[in-house]
Amino acid sequence: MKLKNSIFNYGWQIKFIVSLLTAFIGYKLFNNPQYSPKQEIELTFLETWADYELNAWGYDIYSPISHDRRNMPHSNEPMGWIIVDSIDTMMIMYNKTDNIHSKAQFLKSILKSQNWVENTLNYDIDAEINIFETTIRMLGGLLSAYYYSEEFDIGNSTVYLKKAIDLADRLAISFDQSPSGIPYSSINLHTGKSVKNHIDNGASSTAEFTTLQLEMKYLSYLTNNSTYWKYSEAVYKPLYENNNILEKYDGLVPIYTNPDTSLFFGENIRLGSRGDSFYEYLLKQYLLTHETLYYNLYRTSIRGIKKHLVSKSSPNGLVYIGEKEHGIHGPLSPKMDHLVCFLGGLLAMGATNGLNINDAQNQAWWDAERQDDWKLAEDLTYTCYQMYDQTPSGLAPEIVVFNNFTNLNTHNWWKSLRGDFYVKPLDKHNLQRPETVESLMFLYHLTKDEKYRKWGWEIFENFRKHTKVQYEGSNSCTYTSLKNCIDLPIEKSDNIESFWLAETLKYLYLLFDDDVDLTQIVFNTEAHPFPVMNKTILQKSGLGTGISIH
Ligand code: DMJ
Repeated sequence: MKLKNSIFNYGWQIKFIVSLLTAFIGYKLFNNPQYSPKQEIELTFLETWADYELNAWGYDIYSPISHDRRNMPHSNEPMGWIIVDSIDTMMIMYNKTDNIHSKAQFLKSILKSQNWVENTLNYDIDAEINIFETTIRMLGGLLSAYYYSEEFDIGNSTVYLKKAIDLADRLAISFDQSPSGIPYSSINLHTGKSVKNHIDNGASSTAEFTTLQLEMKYLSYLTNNSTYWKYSEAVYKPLYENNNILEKYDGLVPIYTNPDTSLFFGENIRLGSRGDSFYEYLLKQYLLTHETLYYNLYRTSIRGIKKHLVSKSSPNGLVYIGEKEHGIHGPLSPKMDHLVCFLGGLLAMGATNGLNINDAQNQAWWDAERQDDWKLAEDLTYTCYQMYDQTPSGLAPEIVVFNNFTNLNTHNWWKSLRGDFYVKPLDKHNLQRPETVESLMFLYHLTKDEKYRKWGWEIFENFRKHTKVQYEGSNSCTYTSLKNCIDLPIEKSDNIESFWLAETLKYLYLLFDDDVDLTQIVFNTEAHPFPVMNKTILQKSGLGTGISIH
């Protein structure tokens, strides 16, 4: 009582000291007394968006230096590539900002986008489009715009849901057009005819047809129509059983699959392009839908990754995930795509189920394996930060080859500042990819360790410094990809990727937001959040696992 009284008496002094300290730490950390990190990130989003609105509104592809703009190859009609991918980021920023000017700007842009989706966007497009990219970006974007529109009461949510159903109906018929139920890689949205990949013997990328399930299942949940759910889950049975993934591959998968036979095509195993989100969607299906089958499949895969793919660099012992180009019994290549950097965040979520690490470690289900996953999550996220910190620009290249002290022929390769990795001449570009800041966002909220914010802020500042396009004689500017982030002066390329707005800036923003509950939402692979499904509703709608895997 006495103590309480004395604290009460000195309340305002304590508050004053705490706010001084907070301000000082904030200043030291981010060295910018004027705006908070969140406000800076909002501003960067709004700069990019204003430039797009002015110079390329409605187009799918925008080159900000030449101001060239066009739609997807083979199509004259827009898919909403940039607009639809960005709406939920604007809704999140609109909801969380404390700057009234930004708030008004976000609302205006959201409503303009909604109007465009309702009145201009028409998915009856007579062109072949990639099923995976369209699902994760467009269907995912529409579904999470629907979710936030309802949640935050912004605009008319039915616009997004209607469009999502129309698009999903056009995409879902692809599951019916191959003997195995594994879709070909593309489909014509007007004729409904699906088309095989024009290269790689017509094989589908393994990560592509195993990264449709969150979107399809969430749509089934919203519409009470189980078709999307059933179609999308059906790919797993032939894939797992006909290839004997659990025993022969220890849960790992080669990056190509023949969609007619469901058999793997080639032996190349990697966690980078064409392999990555196969693993991601196993865990995320469990987190979104509570289906334990997928947690078990995820577990097997993580064991396989640890057994076959994990290694350490010289001289600093950075933990990395290598590649097995010739199957799991072949040699481990020390090459790692930046894309692999999503894995730190995924492992952290898989270990904790989205709880703070201290709480997770006190749960009955915590065990040595989860502890080990957690350690790998931390180590790998540090490695990914090093991929930025060990370059002259402070930005990571697309692909690195870790220094593993073997006889690598490195004669024209660039060696990183502290010697842990090399970069080949053709891999020096940077597309403003999200994976590292994505993992930093997860690790921060699961630990509250400020180092993750510090690393994220450095990366953000380097993006702003090196990817900024400042138009002469005008105040406006935007941000673009880089041809080369290794050799100074940094060379820009004339291309903006929609995931800069959909993912990179969203994850950076959420890294600095204090109110993120990772037990309640699941991000699709394009950073579009869906709410965790309610078990009672699932039961009532009869939605659940309809397959078994042996
Ligand atoms: C995005 O389209 C998605 O994150 C996908 O899973 C991988 N590639 C890009 C971002 O790098």
